[in-house]
Amino acid sequence: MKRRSVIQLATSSVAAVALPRYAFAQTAYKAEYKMSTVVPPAFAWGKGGEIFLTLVKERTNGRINIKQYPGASLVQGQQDREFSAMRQGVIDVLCGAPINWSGTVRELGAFTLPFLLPDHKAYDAVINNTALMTEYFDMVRKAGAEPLAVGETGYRQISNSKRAITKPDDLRGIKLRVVGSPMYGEIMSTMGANPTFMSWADAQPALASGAVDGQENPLEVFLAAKVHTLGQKFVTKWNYSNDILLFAIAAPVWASWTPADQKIVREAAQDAAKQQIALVRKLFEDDVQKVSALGVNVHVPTPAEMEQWRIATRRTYASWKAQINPTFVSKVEEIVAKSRKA
Ligand code: X2X
Repeated sequence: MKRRSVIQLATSSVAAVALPRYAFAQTAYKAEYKMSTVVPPAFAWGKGGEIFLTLVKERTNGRINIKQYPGASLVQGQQDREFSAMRQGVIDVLCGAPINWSGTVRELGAFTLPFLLPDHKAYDAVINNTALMTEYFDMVRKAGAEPLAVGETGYRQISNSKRAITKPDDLRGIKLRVVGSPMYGEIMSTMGANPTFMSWADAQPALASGAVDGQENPLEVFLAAKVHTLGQKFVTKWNYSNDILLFAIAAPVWASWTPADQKIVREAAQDAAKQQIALVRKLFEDDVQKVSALGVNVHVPTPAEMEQWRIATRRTYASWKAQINPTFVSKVEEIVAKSRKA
């Protein structure tokens, strides 16, 4: 009798501790978590999202079921609304370019300043700098999401239907679609182009109809979206901006998961980001050949031409550095400068 009651006590105390947690997990977990990506898995960054959700599903035995909504369809294609929609609970999982969210939280676009990250060596030095990324991740947390990992959206190159662009003045009068980042708009207008803010969904018909003459995107996106079929005959590989690909979870969703699941999800995002970066870089290696093979005139600037672009964007850089977060950007600059010497 005595023995039995001890067992009973032990069992019930285990239940008392375990049950609420179990019950919480079961009731709090949603049947589906909605992930927004601007582009589908046929593109490296959409693929990054797909790899992530697949790993999460496998490693949680389906407890966490993330569904990808490409085309930013959860916000009707308006990619600049992704971050606020995440705050409103419409989006649970972000796998995207913070440049699209910079209208909501300006600081998050810090890495996209013109020519801030001149090459992959600089890029890697920055994203692998623990102190810097901890600071960046804290900005994301403050903004309402739990950051998990960083991939790469790719160096953005300019294309147009009118002429070869080899110097800033060549952009004069070119109607250019840019993403909803006022900074990108200013970069282009300083050089005399006429920038128009447009979602990616609207950009493609606008290019096809000739409503705009050009756009800027990584060549990987150019190839996957067959942008050459939209009248784009000239490309300049000037590597002016390369945004990170941020994997993040809406803060309330993150808080609803057990620490064990949080760990699984974070590691899955880190693994997916590594694979996604490898994918982007592989495509970057021979993008000039691939795009040229389509009959597109691809101009790779000389070092002297690159210097001209840098000079032409210097004022915009300074003004946006001041608006974004000068202390943070200075730290990025220092890390990049060190990477030059290494
Ligand atoms: O809209 C674009 O140009 C894209 C796909 O590159 C972004 O979402 C930033």
